[in-house]
Amino acid sequence: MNITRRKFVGQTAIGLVGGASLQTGGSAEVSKPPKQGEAPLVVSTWPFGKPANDAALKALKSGGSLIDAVEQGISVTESDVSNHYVGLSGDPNAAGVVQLDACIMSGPGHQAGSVAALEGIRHPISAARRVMEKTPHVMLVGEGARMFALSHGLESVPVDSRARYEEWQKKIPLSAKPGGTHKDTHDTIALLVLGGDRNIAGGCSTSGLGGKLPGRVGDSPIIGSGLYVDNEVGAAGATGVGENVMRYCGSFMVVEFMRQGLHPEEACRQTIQRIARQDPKGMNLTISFIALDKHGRFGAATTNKNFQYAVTTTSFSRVLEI
Ligand code: SD4
Repeated sequence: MNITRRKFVGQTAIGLVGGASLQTGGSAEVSKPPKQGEAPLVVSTWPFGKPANDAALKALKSGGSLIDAVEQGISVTESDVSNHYVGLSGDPNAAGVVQLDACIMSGPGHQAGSVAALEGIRHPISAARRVMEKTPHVMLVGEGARMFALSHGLESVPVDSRARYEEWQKKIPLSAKPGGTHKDTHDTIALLVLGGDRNIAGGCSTSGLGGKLPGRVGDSPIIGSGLYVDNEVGAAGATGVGENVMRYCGSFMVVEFMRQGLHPEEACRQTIQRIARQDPKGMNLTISFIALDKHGRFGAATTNKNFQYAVTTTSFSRVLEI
């Protein structure tokens, strides 16, 4: 970040300009990031979040609910066949099968739905939404989640991922360790929406770490780890090595820091610092957080050398780099 902590903390809350550089097209251009405080506001992880944000905003503009915005936004990423980290084009596990994780949260009423180790369903975010809206439960996993999704008419495909696995193996061999993972084979979409009415929702979807052990579930579908929404405060989402987020309830921690009055960017940074302080991996954790609050402020922090996230309002839609 190109803003010192002291300077940052000294700024007034709303209208603060965060210390991110603006990414336009392929190259990072150091420029003023957008003004904060607008609503509706959509924030998501990675550059592939931008088209998802745009779809989420479009859903809101055409009268959709916050949950429609989250579902339609994340569906864009899940449908992108060039994306090997989200949806059925994601990297398979050590058995050659793509197992998907997703969750969704609605601020009003503090509702949540989640699916994990889900196979052969095009839109896990839609399955998570239906768990939230149509069942008394929060989380369904594995075959039960698949049967549930099928019973709700969600689009399915055959679950044999052998060809994709062989192609992927040629490209990035699995590490020697059983269930081992290659550190560059992961990226997740976490997408947070603040409505014009200041209600909040969010979602998260991933194929998880490539080469993971069959049945392994990461942080992304775990409420409080990969995603957390609190309608009184704000929302946070995570990407990176799930094991390093879920041992700390990372997204919950970000929201709790915001509850104490921290700006979203500072809340993300404090969370990273707190985790790194007590973790033997220190700053090699490979985790990043994004957050927004009820005032329309947003921010992110990472243990990586850099991290990109997408921010969209009615007046701009940009990929920022920290
Ligand atoms: C997981 N957190 O399954 C996900 C993967 C990810 O960037 O976010 N990668 O651990």
